[in-house]
Amino acid sequence: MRQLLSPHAALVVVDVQPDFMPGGALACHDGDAIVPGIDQLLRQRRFHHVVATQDWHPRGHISFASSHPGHVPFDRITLYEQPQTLWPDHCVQGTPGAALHPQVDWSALDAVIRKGRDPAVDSYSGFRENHGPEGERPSTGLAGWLRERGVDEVFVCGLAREVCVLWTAQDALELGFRTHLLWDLSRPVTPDSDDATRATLKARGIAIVESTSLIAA
Ligand code: VGL
Ligand code: ZN
Repeated sequence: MRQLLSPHAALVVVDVQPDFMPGGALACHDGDAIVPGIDQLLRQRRFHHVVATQDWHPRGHISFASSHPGHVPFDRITLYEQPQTLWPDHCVQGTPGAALHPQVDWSALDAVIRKGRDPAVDSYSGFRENHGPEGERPSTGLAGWLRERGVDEVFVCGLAREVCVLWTAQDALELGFRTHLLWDLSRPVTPDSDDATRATLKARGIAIVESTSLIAA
């Protein structure tokens, strides 16, 4: 199915950063395969509104296994009564691995949402931080920013498919946006997670689409 793009549609590019590429600190399987397609989509200026998120942690961030003596990366703990995966140190503010990927032409970007800056709270979604000590999920302001521009529909792509992309898409839907996930322009940390990701998207009503289905309005 081809998709005519509305001027009220936004592209949200999640965490396309060197640390999530093969060889990076927190590599996504085949993560570099999405870089040319995202670059092309941005150059084609198909979207009137384009936002990127950037994972941007202080040293010693609570999500790093290195901050939890006795733990190793990918251990799961309970934090603020929620499951928390402990990650390798990644996307440390100002390091090359935390940059927006140098092989994407970002000139079409309207805004960058940096997330994960609170040393004590992780942040997967571009819309809201993960649960904090009081159980709250503080807003990043992205939903309001999109609404003020008249956006009612979002297309989400980037890394990692089953983590920040999925959380961003779920929040987009919950916050009232018609939501699509650009499957071929995302990659997971763990390919085994794909079936569960598809099932979750289907159950929620988030459309799984291919970038080839997008045509210029
Ligand atoms: C991500 C784990 C930790 C992501 C970020 O971008 O999906 N995953 N931080
Ligand atoms: Zn992170």
